[in-house]
Amino acid sequence: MEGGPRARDLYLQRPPEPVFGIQRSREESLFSVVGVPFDSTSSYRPGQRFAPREIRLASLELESNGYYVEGDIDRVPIADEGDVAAVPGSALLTLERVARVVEDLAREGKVPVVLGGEHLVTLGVLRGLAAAGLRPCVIVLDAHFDLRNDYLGERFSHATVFRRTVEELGLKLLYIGVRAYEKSEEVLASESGLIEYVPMGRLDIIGVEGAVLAARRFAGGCDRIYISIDMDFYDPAYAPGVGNPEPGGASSREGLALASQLGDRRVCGVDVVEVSPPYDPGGVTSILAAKTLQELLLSAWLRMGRDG
Ligand SMILES: [Mn+2]
Repeated sequence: MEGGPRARDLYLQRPPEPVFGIQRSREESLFSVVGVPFDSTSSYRPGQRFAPREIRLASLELESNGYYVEGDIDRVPIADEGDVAAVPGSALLTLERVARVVEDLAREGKVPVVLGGEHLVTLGVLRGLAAAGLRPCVIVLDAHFDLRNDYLGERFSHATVFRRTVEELGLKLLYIGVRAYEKSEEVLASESGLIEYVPMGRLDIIGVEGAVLAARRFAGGCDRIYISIDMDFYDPAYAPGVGNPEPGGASSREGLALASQLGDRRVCGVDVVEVSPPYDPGGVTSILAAKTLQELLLSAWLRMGRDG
């Protein structure tokens, strides 16, 4: 990329309203928000392309204080870079654009904060980080493994995103809240040597504190941490507007409490994915996505010791 136009100047469309209403300058900012309005591989309830806009709008209505983190999001240096111009129908072109934008941001020392979009966009983000020399351990809050080799013959799908991640990048994964999968995914998760998971049934027993301990153990030897939050981690009672809802998920309080403790000074990227606004009566899923992101960013910022 040296010498040429920057990918974010080529491919980003600036939003009318920045997330949380915060727009620091590029120089001042640490967290760079990027929306990816892409849902072309969605298999059940598409509409994730509308999520960046709805999450931004929902975020404007939130108070700035953390519920579980003592602090104020207004103090966090966030710049909303806008949305990647996703290519409808082309996962490969969209992933390439996401990767190039993320690489640019990471090379400047920014922490990309990605608003999906379907979960496949995470592969583009992780490719971009890898291109910038960052190989994080990945913590995934999700009802699903997304470890299929293909979905109806398609290798690049929301249902295969972490299979490709493991194959291409060899990153370590920890899932929290997983509860719906096919046998091949469970076999891979158990045998790959790169993957740990806390199923939802286990989370019931160990609670949020136990899950936080599992995450700290997992991340113990890691230089960098990436956090991916699929909103179907939550129960559909709290987050109905997602691509593939699964009963028996986390409550909003459990999810927010968990997000508020996953922040870490080593965080090099986060995403919140799979909100599908057409299936989101009252916008509650977008509101919860925005609040989850707020707790996570606030906790990461405070643990970076850079408040002030
Ligand atoms: Mn999922």
